[in-house]
Amino acid sequence: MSYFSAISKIQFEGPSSTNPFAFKHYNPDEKIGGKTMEETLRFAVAYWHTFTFEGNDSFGVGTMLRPWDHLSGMDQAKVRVEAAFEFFEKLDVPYFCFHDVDIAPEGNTLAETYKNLDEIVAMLKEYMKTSKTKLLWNTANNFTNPRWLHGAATAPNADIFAYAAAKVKKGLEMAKELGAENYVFWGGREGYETLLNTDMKLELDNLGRFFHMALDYAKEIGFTGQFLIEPKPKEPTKHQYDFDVATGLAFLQKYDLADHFKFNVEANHATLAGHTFEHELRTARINGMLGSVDANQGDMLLGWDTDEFPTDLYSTTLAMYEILLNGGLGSGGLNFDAKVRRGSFEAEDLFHAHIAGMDSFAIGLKVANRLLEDKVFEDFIAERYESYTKGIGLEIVQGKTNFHQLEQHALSLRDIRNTSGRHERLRAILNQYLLAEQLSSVQ
Ligand code: XUL
Ligand code: CO
Repeated sequence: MSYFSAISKIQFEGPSSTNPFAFKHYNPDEKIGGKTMEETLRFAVAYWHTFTFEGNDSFGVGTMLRPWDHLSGMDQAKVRVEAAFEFFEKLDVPYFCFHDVDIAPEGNTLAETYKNLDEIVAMLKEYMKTSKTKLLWNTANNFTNPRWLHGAATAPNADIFAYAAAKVKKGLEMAKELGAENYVFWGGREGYETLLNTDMKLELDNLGRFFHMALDYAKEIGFTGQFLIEPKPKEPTKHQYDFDVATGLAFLQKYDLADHFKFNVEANHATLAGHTFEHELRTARINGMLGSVDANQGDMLLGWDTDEFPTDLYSTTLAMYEILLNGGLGSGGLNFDAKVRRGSFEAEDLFHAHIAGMDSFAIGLKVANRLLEDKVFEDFIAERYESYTKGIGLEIVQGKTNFHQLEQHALSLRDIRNTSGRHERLRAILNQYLLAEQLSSVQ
């Protein structure tokens, strides 16, 4: 049974190809900086956007035409698994990601939900035996069902806290069963709507306790995947506790969790927090906390999470620059937490969207690799901070001076010379590298 029979396996055909169902830049076996593109980019398909999103928004119902539309419940869930593996194979992606509710419908009771999950997990496991596509991460959806209206691990009601724990416990068991390389926590409802009804300290302490219990359980069952926190400042909640990487890091450090977690950085969440994507990646990287990436892009004219497929080459280049400086993503990957627009309702749009995203990150990888090989920014930065490599600067970084000596130094100064930051020149160089990549690929 084929669900995408009109489309054959997507091949790399090079930049001059006019075939819409071909990669123009993503060539999985091509080596860039000593590793194949497939090894560095570690692409993943997000189950929720690609197989369960129906195209509804707050003003309208679903628009998507999908081969499983005529089905419901477990029958639909099973067909989605079959279609998903056909999609993974045609796109040749190494990974996928899911929330519990994406793969199987919730039952009337928690026990029924578990039963549904067990059946689909067994099916996924069977398909994974013959597929190259592995599980990058799974997570618990503790935000959609009305029970989470006041939060999950930060809910004011201890029964809800327990229910959230049960779902994460099950999630860790599924992660272990399917060999997930990571486990993600995104706290969509872990925050508040108003401080007037909120015990913020208790909620944060409870969140810390929740994560410790999750770590204990992972250890107990021998799940060794990386734990990841995915920061987002708001939406659906007005204020979310994992606001951005810096806030998340302070939380992890305070609750003695920093050695056991890393961050899953999402582009659109970064911009919602008032940061660039590369700012969040760098904050995670310089703290040794860059674990994985949700690859998408927002719309700067809109103040909400639009989860568009990434096509902005500046953004993919600067993201890959951070990822290469990080020495890669380790057990993480680039997960397309991205959805086709409501107007792109045909099944073939799912292919166009992923091809566009994969090609955009492939270009980003090539350009970032050249920038690093030529040490374009590194040499400039080294020169800019040169004063810290000798004299008083060296003493500062070696911790060998104090305010008395620094005052003496300052009093002795006659001529302080600042140098230009060359902001515009550097941006022009970035353009040159991007254009050179484009020109060399069309030739
Ligand atoms: C929501 C979001 C989630 C997480 C997983 O904005 O990004 O899909 O990636 O729960
Ligand atoms: Co995400």
